[in-house]
Amino acid sequence: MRLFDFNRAPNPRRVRIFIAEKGLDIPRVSVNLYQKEQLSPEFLAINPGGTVPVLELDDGTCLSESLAICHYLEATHPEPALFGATPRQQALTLMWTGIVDNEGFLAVAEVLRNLSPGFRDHAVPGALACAQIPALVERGRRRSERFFDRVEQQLRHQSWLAGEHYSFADISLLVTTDFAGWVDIDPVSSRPSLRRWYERVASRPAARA
Ligand SMILES: N[C@@H](CCC(=O)N[C@@H](CS)C(=O)NCC(=O)O)C(=O)O
Repeated sequence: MRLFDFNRAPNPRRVRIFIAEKGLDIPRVSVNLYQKEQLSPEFLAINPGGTVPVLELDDGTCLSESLAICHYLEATHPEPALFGATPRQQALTLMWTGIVDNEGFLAVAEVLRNLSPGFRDHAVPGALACAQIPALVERGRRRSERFFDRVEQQLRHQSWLAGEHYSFADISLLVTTDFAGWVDIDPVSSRPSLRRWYERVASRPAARA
């Protein structure tokens, strides 16, 4: 088994944190996104979507999508449970993971990918050339603020994003909160519940992965 990874990218970081929380040791192969290695024919044969992370299993199966990768690792290494122990906890973990991905991560990515010169003609991941749309920068900022407001409401009355236990949803929110800093969005200063949650999650040893 090996993980195709890039140490600067947020989605691979989700998987690295998850692996660290599980206490696993999985060999890594770096795919340098700055040098567009994800668009090489060799890597597109591994993941036609041209994204990392990818977990290659011992039988050659290649799993892309952080959620699928971590779900597989949870099933093969159940302890500690990071997707919830009961059907209710599991559903809430998936629900909040979907909210973080769709409302939070993609909103921040909308800002970055339409703003940064590094993404010119590469405003969406993958091999399709795609021009930046400057108007999406402001829209992405508004969507991001709305997302962090929603999270602030949620964390006002519970310790962890998906309920009573630290989970993959918290890992996804940590990565998204740090990712927001890339485009000068400061989610925590004006949101006290998110800030308290952030201090607890960011200080876990796995967060350094
Ligand atoms: N939904 C995927 C997203 C993967 C993704 O977008 N990865 C980014 C790095 S964070 C990537 O590989 N981008 C390559 C590119 O922009 O060409 C996941 O959850 O893993």
